[in-house]
Amino acid sequence: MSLIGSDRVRAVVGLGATGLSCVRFLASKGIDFYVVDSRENPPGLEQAKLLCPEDRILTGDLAVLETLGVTELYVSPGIALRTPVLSRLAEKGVAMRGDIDLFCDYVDAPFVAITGSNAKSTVTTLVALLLQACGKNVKAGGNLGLPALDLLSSGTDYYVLELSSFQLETTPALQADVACLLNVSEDHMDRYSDFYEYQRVKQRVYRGCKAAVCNKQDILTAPLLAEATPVRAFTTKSPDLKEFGMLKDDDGAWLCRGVERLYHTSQIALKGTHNYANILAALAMLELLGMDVLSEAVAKVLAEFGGLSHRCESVRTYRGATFINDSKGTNVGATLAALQGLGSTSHKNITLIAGGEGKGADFSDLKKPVSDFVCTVYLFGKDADNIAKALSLDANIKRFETLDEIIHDISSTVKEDDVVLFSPACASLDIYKNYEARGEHFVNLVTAL
Ligand code: UMA
Ligand code: ADP
Repeated sequence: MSLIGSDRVRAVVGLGATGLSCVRFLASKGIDFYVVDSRENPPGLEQAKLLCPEDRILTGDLAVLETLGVTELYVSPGIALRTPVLSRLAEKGVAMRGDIDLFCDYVDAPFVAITGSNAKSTVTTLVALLLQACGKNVKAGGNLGLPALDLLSSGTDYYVLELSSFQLETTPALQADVACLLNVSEDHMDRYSDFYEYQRVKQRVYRGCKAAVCNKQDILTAPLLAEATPVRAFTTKSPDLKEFGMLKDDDGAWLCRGVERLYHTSQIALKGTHNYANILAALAMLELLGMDVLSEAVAKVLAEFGGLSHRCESVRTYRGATFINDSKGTNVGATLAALQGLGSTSHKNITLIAGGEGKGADFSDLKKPVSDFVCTVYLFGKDADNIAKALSLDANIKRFETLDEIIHDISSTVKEDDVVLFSPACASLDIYKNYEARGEHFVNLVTAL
């Protein structure tokens, strides 16, 4: 390794996907660094050993950072900045950076940054598909899966990044070409001191942006920017001029730009009002990137993109009831959107399955939609009792230890036209490796009925 930047002593903190991408990137630039992880045997250890001298990889305890004379850390998103050793180092002036901050130093093509409590992955994927359909060479990643630094490559026209609040914490100056905050509702309350702190972190997506997209129906997404910065708002109601919104007529609804009708909902594969909001956000970003939002190429994407797995995905019908996998409903806001999207006050035909690791959330917002749309609530997992406490006493609640027992019980009680919605409003980590494993478990149980 060379001594470039030898006045700066860098350490990559964490050896998961992000840490490893930082290791790969810094090594490729000939920059010296340490690697530290609190775990004895972190996931990226063997690969890191191929890229960096073994005596520079220190695992088992983050406290070792205080002995290295570090000036700059690349902190992985899974590690809270308020971890005591990191707080002490920050107080001494050590820079707390992240992979996205490093990405911003090196990116040489326009990039879109998308955050929000929900819909990030759906909208990021959609924006990437739309740009590709417009003939652009696009790389999409970030919280979506592929770490941002692994995306950097020559010949790319646009990068589309999904950013979590954790990634924004370590990114002081994002300067995206288009920044979008889709919505803000409680999430990760175990990581933040209060909702206000979480919301402030989400707003960092707008820092130094050249253009912005916000949600007119969610005041917390409103950006504070210089007047000259172009801003487009989206709404599922009638739009004002230059806004993206919806207009209803006798035979359904249209996605519109101002009064201009763009796409009829019957031409669109994604379903549910929340998904129309997602498409409108994506179209607003497309416009700010200078693309034509009304074209055959865009229409084709909208007609074909039916959504990502584990997001309000229909699994099958059984005894006339529809089973829906929304395992990615990992917070209250997502489950609210699913209930509102699928619910019907006249039927009250939803059976909701929820529960898991609640991340410190307040579940009381579920009370009204549960009382409006849900006939039975099945609860399991770590925060089942907390959810039960937050719901109305009138709610018909059944409590089980496992999803297997729940599906077994439901299989003998469902009836024609019921909707069985698996939208946990919680993270999966109390029982499963991740939300995908949880969703697959649900799908397997339902398929086996
Ligand atoms: N960890 C330790 N000690 C360490 C370092 C990490 O115990 O020294 C633990 C963390 O507490 C965490 C786990 O290791 O439980 C993973 O943390 P990480 O920072 O190494 O995670 P990565 O593998 O780098 O994955 C991260 C994102 N994960 C998190 O933010 C927790 C991935 O998003 C993202 O796809 C990836 O970077 C690439 O950008 C996942 C996620 O769950 C999907 N994100 C959260 C969400 O969407 O709600 C924010
Ligand atoms: P994220 O990457 O932010 O977690 P996803 O696209 O993976 O977002 O969707 C996560 C959850 O949010 C899913 O349960 C999905 O059904 C729900 N969802 C999708 N769009 C919206 C929206 N506009 N508002 C609220 N929830 C939404």
